[in-house]
Amino acid sequence: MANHLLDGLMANAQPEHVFARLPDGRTYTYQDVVDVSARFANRLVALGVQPGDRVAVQVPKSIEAVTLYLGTVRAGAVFLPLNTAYTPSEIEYFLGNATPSVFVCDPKDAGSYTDLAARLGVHLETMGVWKSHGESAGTLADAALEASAAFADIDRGPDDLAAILYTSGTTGRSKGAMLTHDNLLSNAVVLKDLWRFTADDVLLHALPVFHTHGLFVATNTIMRAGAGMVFLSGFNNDQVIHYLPECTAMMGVPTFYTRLLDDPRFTKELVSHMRLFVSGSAPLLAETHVEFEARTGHRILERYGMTETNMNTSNPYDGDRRAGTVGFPLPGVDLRVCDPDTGKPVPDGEIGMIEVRGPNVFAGYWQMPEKTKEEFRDDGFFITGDLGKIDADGYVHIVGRGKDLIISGGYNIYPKEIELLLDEQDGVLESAVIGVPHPDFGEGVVGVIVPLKQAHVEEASIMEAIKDKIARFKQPKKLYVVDELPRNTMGKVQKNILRDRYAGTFAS
Ligand code: MLC
Ligand code: AMP
Repeated sequence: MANHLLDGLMANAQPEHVFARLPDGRTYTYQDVVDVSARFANRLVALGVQPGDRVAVQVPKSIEAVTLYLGTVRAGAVFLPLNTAYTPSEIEYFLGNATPSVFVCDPKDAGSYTDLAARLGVHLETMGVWKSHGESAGTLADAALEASAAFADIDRGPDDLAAILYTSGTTGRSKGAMLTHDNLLSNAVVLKDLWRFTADDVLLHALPVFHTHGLFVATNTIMRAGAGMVFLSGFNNDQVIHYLPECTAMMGVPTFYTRLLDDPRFTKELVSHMRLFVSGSAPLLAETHVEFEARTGHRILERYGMTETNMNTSNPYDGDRRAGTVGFPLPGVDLRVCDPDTGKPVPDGEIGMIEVRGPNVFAGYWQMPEKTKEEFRDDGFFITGDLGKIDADGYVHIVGRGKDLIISGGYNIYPKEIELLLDEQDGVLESAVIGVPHPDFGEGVVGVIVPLKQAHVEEASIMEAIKDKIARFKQPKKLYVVDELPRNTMGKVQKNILRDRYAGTFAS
């Protein structure tokens, strides 16, 4: 029996080695990983999950959420993690679109999902955070504890699906990126070597585990190395500063690093034994890179990736880690910069659309063959939507986005989705949603609303009306009501003018 992803991830794991240490004192060895993921796999199969079925999961961060991912893969099924901030109306779309056979939610949300699951014919299970003292952590957790720790992995090859991760789109509709066993494994293999992870490493893990960064870049790479993690439920300065001295490496979004730099306890001594700090998911300001080095002596290693492609580029481990760049294409990844209209490569140094090809690049959007076709060139390159250039030394720079996208604290927010919702509200004629500089999140969401003639629209009532419709992190942090939106001669809203006008909204 061979399960491409599982076998590859566990190739260097020693059963007694600690995979994760939790703040509640529990430790989780690689043997525990094998046992608990087998219990989950057995339980999923008992629930009728067949190879290729989707298992959708919206649960609080826990190490068991990671072993559920592995158990799903061992059962030959497809793991579909969902942001814990998504509201039931957002979840309804994902379940309807992905048609999973099982949906696992937080026990506290079960009431909100019972009817929906019944209507869609999805089996509902629950899982919260497991406690050390035998308290129930939900139906799936309880049943898994009763299940056997022996499981014969379902055969899966490199091109079989391992996961679907939804990413929003410029049309406002989310698309499920289909990731194969080899998309995930090939990236973990490369990153482990490039970033020199060994069994001696301990990664400080404070990212969510429903996105590429926390689930695949962090966890898969650690597993591939047979290394360990201090596994925190989320990012907060107190815990991170407490645990950093026990770790050798950390991965984070830029907000993690700016928050640490704002804390006087974050000193050179605190991180003197650290080997590596990695940043990604959003642009790291060159000034943060410089300030970090001045404070700690460490140069943050910035890399660039996407849900659809896993990681594409990285600054070098040994060579010069250049602020404001995302480094070189990873081994095995082809990257080029092209004219967005003609698709022809532009000369080095010129700005164009970044396109990538390689074993890391996804298999297409779930049940959207047309959309998939639009985003690939005939020779297999994926059009990322990021604008960039390659400098004379081969470093890739991201200089902007060809897609209307806001990245806030490492989360992607597509303005179109918010605009469609604002436009539906009473008294609203139209709206525009933009990202402007935010001292904590990098970019903060601002909504600009034009009311219908004679209508009176207030920020508070609009915010109240949308509060249960979309995840909190997507909601505008400030709304402006204006008479009209600036438009060009073609009638297109000039968002650059709005971005300039409201640039100081979150100035600290
Ligand atoms: C939380 N809030 C946010 C937010 N996170 N608002 C905008 N953007 C965000 N990212 C809101 C909450 O709704 C709440 O609103 C308030 O801010 C405080 O919430 P919190 O829960 O206390 O925030 P905190 O826990 O401090 O979270 C901030 C954060 C978190 C930066 C730690 O957002 C985070 O972990 N981000 C990482 C995202 C990530 O993993 N991205 C990788 C994607 S993969 P209110 O108003 O109710 O108070 C990818 C590919 C790649 O991009 O290349 O890696
Ligand atoms: P996601 O769809 O959540 O996977 O987000 C992917 C997007 O995040 C990319 O298309 C980029 O726009 C952005 N991104 C990821 N890493 C970086 C980085 N290091 N610098 C700038 N943008 C980044």
